[in-house]
Amino acid sequence: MTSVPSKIREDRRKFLETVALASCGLGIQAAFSGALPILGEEKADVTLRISPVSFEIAPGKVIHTYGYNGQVPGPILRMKEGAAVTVDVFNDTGHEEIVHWHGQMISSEADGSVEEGSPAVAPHGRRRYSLIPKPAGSRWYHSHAFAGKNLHRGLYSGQFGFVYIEPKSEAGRYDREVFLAMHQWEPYYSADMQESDEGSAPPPPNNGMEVGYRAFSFNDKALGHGEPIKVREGERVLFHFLNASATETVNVALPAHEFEVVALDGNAVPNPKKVRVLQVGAAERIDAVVTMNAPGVWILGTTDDDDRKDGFGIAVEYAGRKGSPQWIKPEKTLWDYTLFGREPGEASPVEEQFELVFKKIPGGHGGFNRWTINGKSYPKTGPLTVREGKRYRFIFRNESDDAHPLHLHRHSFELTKMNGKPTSGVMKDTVVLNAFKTAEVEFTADNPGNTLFHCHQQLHMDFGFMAILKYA
Ligand SMILES: [Cu+2]
Repeated sequence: MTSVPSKIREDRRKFLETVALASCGLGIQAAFSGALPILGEEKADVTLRISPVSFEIAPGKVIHTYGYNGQVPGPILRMKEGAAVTVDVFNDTGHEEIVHWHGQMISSEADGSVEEGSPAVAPHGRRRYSLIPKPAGSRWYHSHAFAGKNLHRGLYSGQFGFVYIEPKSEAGRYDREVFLAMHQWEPYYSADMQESDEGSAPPPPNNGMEVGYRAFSFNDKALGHGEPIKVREGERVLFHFLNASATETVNVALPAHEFEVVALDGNAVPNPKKVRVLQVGAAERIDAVVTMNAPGVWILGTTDDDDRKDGFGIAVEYAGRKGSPQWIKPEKTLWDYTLFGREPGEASPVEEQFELVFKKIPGGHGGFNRWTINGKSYPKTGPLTVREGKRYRFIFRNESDDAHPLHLHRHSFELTKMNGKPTSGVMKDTVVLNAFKTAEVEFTADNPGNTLFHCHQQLHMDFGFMAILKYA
């Protein structure tokens, strides 16, 4: 089941014959080159070319995957809030692809979800999309292709990158900005749930297959390889973290430093707070400012010892300091979104509340678990119907032993209750609901068009954990 399909092998061979190792730096320039113009048509503002990519995360350790514009992560795309952008997507692979613009309030057609009706890009085809980027903040783009049992597709691949939407006026005080996308590589099927997954209980004996990984990187390099993040004492560094994992939550620490969380999923939080450890669920973004006040060479990385030793981190090096990067185990803390929220006011009335119960149907030894929303798996779930301009509440009940990063396309929602604790003002598009927990969120139906709701765990969404929201 994990063997490489012959088409991919062929693509890989051809690619290796014709191209030297891809240049893997983050940069916008690649977004504007590399595509052939189409006769009689203006060049798109952004070009993304999906193709096989090979890159070295550590000496001799080469990752073979698919990526955008020959690099992993894809180029950082800077867009201006409200300024229309055309995007050409070229698909140099032998399978259908689709690019999802995660966290943007755009049309269903451009959003990049075939379930909503966005058109996919045919194998060896090309398609143009138009979008009006919004809202401002840290967004991202990634493959929204169905992977199913194929660990080379969708978010198991290198098809992800940042979109930074510049606000009309930039707030915040910082001296330097660093974009870090976290990803695991070389996925394989295993009987075990990740021990590191804080939100998970031990798997039942009849549990189906889970996914493990053999290699890890922050951007395109494993810890100890590539350039460290170079800082000076007293500097304020704004980190943009993106968890581009197909399946896993990552907890991140930088010993001797604190993260001042200023935005979650790109949206400014009402109550910025300092914490020692960040929990970043799959698809979540955290913007955090770190004041560099502890000179040394440190590991910025996962708190999971095994994964960090396998490269899941990056070095932070103060000017004039040398040596191997140091790690200090942080105290165990529980992530609490409500820390960054406001005291809740009067509950606002909602048009309707949707109670959604999530359950697992264990797949048994060697099989695949299925996931249900109110007893049904996609495409039999829903649809949930909303009316434009009205406000709605989701009540999420996780009756399973796994954590779920719950994502609503094309809208943001406000956290109103996390595990029984009321809060307000934290706006997100993805929220991690731990095993056997509950949460409530509210949103305004302000972007007509089909809207996908799903768990961002690739192995969950592809096995039933999705529903469509329709406008009446
Ligand atoms: Cu899930």
